[in-house]
Amino acid sequence: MKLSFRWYGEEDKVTLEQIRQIPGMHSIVTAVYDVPAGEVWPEASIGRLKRQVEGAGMHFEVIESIPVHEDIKLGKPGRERYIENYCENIRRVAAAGVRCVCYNFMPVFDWTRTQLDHRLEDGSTCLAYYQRQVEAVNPLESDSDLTLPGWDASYSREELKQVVAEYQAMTEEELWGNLQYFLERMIPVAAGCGVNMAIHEDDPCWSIFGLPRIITCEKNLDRFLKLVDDPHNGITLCTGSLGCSGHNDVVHMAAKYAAQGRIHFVHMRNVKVLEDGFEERAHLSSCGTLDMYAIMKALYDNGFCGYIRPDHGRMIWGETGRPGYGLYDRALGATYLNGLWEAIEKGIK
Ligand code: DNO
Repeated sequence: MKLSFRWYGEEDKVTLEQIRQIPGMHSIVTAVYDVPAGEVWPEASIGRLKRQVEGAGMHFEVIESIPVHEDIKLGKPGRERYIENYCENIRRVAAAGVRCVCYNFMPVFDWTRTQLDHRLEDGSTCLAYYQRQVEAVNPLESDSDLTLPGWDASYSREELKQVVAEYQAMTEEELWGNLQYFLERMIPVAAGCGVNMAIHEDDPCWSIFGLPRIITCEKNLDRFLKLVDDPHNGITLCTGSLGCSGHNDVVHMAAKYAAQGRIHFVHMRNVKVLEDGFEERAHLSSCGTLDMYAIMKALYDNGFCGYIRPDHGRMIWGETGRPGYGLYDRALGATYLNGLWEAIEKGIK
């Protein structure tokens, strides 16, 4: 495995120098953040990121994410231009040495939580999702008192209304069709540049606000991988996104897709599954529902050699900052992943 860490660029409170001091750190996971979804990333911005990351002593090989424009997901005529731009971005990051690109195909809303600072027993805070709170929100009502994190703030209320209505009129099958159309054009370009594409599962892995969501479970991942049956068409195994549903056997999925050589990136995160949703917990298995050891073992045993990063952390030790993306708890997570991997490796030899 190649240990990596997400960094939000110069605006990030967490610095590259701090990340560099986490033992075993190999790569930085980042993106060009100041270009709207669908547009081409300037080579100068990509070059600057590369220099910063390599200057700090780490590798610049993973992008998370190149966002997919809604016109592609909606199958609108404008998609041709956006697909071409997408492919151009793949060529540009590949030329800078990038080997893996994470992206998602979630309509409008990326990851969704209802609370960003849920207090746990030990005084730390975490992200949480309570279904009843989601059901109380209508994203189309202006007086809705809750805006959920992960929402694209660039939409005006009216634009949001329109795009949500378009998806509500769309079936899952149509979304599958649009994904296939995109992959058939984009994967050959990625393959030609030696870039592994790693789709991120929908988070949480079920439909919200009546919008279709399809990258949610084993059956659908099987279908996804067959849409374009090429090793460059792979996944980001996000343990928290899949594991927040009791229906997904994450250990089994880790083993199966690693054996197929289709896991290019792993997001390791533990969640506590509750009757009415889930809470994000510390990485340690006993803190949540997932067996983190068994997942790492399944990856190891099936030859996983891609990138892995600790995913969301809690806020601990008084740290403030971007919810889920502070330094301390993610660094603890990274160290835990190192420990699991070393023990698995040495236990086998
Ligand atoms: C949340 C992240 C996601 C992820 C995208 C990938 O913390 O895991 O926002 O980056 O879904 O495109």
